[in-house]
Amino acid sequence: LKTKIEDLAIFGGKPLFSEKQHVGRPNLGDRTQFLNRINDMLDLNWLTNRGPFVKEFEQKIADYLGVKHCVSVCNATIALELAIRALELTGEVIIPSFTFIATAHALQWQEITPVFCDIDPITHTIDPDKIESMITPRTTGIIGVHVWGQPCNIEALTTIAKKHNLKLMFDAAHAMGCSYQGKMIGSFGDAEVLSFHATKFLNSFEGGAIVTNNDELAEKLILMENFGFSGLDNVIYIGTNGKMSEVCAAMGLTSLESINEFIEINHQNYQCYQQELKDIKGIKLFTYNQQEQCNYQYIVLEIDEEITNISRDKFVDILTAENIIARRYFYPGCHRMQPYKSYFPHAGLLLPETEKLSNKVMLLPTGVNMNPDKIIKITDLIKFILDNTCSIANKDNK
Ligand code: T4K
Repeated sequence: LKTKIEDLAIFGGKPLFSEKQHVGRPNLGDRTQFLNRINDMLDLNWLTNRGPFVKEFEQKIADYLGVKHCVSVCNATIALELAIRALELTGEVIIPSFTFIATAHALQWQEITPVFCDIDPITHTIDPDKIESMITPRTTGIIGVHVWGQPCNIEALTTIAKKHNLKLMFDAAHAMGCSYQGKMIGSFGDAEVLSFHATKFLNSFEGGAIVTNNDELAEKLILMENFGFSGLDNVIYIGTNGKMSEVCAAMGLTSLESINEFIEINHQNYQCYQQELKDIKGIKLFTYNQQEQCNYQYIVLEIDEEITNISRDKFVDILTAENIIARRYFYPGCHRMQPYKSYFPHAGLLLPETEKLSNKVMLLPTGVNMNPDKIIKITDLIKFILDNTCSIANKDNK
């Protein structure tokens, strides 16, 4: 344990962990099951193009979520692009700026303008009260993002979308295994998009899916992800190559078998962080709604520098030196990244909550590679830092 500030790795001490502790370390399921599937795949000699594992994975995801269709693709960014195109969004689409850049890029990639809306500081999701004033004659849709698996205010968004005849989509990249009013995320709006990236709660190496109850939309998406082919030698629609491969589906199926174990471990980790950080002033752990199902995949802290006397960025630097690779998702907000920063230089004025949150937020490691012993080492370090902010500042100033 650290007893003096010279023990901190940033000042030359030995790092708390000998190996890097990452946010987003993959949750791996049963290795034997996965390898068996790979053998089956090789025996069958069927590697991609809607093979048996892809079909099984889609069916199992649809069943788990209670949604009619799951169209799996190679990643969630492509899933967003396809869903946006299949829903015929054009002109302007309202999204939060507090999201991963992919939500904005999926629109701009097809020359649709993302219009950035502010968030609710408690839920970190798009603030429905701020949407209506952003609607223009060019607006065709809204994309809500269930950040950290915390569902958006779906009810309010649905009402606004209906009232203004807008399409409603959800970027549910973080929300596999989460529910809203008791119903699994996946069947809300016109379509929802899941990510199965390696860093996500449930991974298929790379992967994503569009889930929907709309038969026509699902049919269109299946064409679109496979160049528009309808049977051999017959293209009936514009398409691309968005297909998920068999090896990814094999990983996805294996992950799916361990979903309850992942939730249990994440929940236990979350409770440990909660217990250890509960009385610390100026550090707030994001609270999940206990009435809903949740994957607890994200440990999100807000550092209030006015109370802690140490900035979020300094915290990240100190933790990183100790091999705790804390992350600043989603700093600085899409509106401050290119090309949006150039397109909308004053967007920040309309996004006060996004600006505040993106400067306070810090994510810590969880998942199957973490456990309460490691977490207590991290939280003890946080307490040590907070007890020594003056000495750290003095040493920095020397
Ligand atoms: N919408 C939202 C709201 C999203 O958050 C995302 C993705 C998307 C859409 C798009 O989904 P995909 O197209 O990716 O399916 C990471 C992920 O790459 C990205 O999927 C994720 N969101 C985002 C929040 O995080 P980076 O650029 O921060 O990744 P990187 O390489 O820094 O990895 C994160 C940490 O995970 C590192 O500290 C190392 C660790 N890691 C990573 C990988 C890949 C491992 O330990 N093992 C690994 O295999 O974006």
